[in-house]
Amino acid sequence: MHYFLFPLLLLVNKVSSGYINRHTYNFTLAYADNSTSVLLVNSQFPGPTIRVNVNDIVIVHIHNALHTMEEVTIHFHGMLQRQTPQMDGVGFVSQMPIPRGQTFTHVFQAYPAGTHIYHSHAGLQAVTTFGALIVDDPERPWEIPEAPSGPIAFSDEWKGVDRLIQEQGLIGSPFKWEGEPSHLLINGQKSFVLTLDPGRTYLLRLLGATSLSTVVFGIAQHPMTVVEVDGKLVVPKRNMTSIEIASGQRYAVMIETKNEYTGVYAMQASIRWRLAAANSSCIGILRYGLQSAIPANISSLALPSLSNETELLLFSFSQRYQSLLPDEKMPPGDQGRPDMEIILVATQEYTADGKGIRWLSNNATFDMHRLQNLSTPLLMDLYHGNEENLPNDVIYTLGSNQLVDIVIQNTVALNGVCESHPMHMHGHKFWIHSYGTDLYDPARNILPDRRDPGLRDSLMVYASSYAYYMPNRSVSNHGKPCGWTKLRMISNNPGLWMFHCHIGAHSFMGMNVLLKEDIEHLSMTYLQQN
Ligand SMILES: [Cu+2]
Repeated sequence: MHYFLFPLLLLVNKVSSGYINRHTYNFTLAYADNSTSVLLVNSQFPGPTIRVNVNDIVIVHIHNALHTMEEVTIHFHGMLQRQTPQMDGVGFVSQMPIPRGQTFTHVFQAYPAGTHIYHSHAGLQAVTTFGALIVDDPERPWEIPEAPSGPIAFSDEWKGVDRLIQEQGLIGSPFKWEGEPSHLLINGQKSFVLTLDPGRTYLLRLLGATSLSTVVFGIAQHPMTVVEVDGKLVVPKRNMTSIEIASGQRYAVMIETKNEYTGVYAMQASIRWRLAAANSSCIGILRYGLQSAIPANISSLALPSLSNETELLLFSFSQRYQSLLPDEKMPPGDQGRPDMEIILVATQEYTADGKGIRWLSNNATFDMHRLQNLSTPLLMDLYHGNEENLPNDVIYTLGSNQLVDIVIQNTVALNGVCESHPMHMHGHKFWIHSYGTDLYDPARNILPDRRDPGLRDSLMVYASSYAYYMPNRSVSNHGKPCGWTKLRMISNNPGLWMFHCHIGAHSFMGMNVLLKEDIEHLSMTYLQQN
């Protein structure tokens, strides 16, 4: 196959829309003092925050300082990487994984604005290897102060569990589950304290940095107004007593503090869509100023009212976030139809020996070990017109500027449970076109649920039946359809993009596909570092 190949070029940045700043970050990835299971950026947890203006050039030197053979990459979750798909941070796909002692330098344009995350994209490292990536838009500044804590990240902790043994178990024969997290953390802490002044309105940025858990979060007596979802502005959603934050999702919310000199309130993050386990909540504190004393017995505080699974499903099906900006509305298609529809049936099956377990998309599983013998990343192969190493059973080819619908069909896993899957797409924002229970029907499920859904990059494929917490679970239901989600996107970003479940374990067990998009127009720009 022949492609017209654009030359590799050194682009001199245009400064037509204002001055473009450059920001350089040095990230050293090393283990925490006491554990090779805990991999940190610059010994910080969460990692240092990257904060830049939209369209700025971000330069991040990633140095692998691990004293083992573990390799690393960092993905900038939410960045579109337009014309820089080689900076997407996926090992063997966009770059070779970074070996011990080596440094890889990411150079990319910060786009779009909003609340984002960076995290490791290798193994289960992202349990602890993550941080906030905030992109400000000087033309649309927030007129209220941000919480002085900075972005608030939710994450899982497996205390005293060997991460490499977890990884081996997930793809081993016999399969061994990684286990439920021992704790949920708010900003890396079991008892996070947020100190705000009374009588003001604040912006809080909330990051879904969990590896497994979907959380609901709320602050007692402080309803939230959601203003930004996955970095995109939405029609403000007022009076939310709690919001769902799945792995990979981000929200910016406004809260008003009361006109009282002292105040102490509980905040709570709680796990949803998995069977309730001990320690499945994390309780933090909002206090008004340092003058407000935190009681010795925190359990005396009233907890916020958090939505249960049924309420979360109903909200997503019928009330979800709407696009605010007119140029971000979902195209209606031709009588509702896109140019192309892809249906991905997600199933869980035993490996050939009957002991291992994998996640599959349309009967193909894609764990990164399939690529471990490559010597050049697949994207570089594609750029040079070489397709012989492509894992074709997990690749979906998109044309140029097509309206593409992707349906993810959920099914019951081997243990009789239907799980919810937070799916994340690299290189794109998309609209959630529609949700449904049970089985998707291409002839009937044509119209969108609502006219102007918001753009996002991480969505939930819900378990509409046989869910983890439901009593009708039975292994005899294995493979039955149990809910679907349809997204709509425009294929306007040439590259080779991962679309995958953001649950670390599911991705590790193969719940990934690749979008080979508009390769005729593939260009890999190497932006100047100075
Ligand atoms: Cu999943």
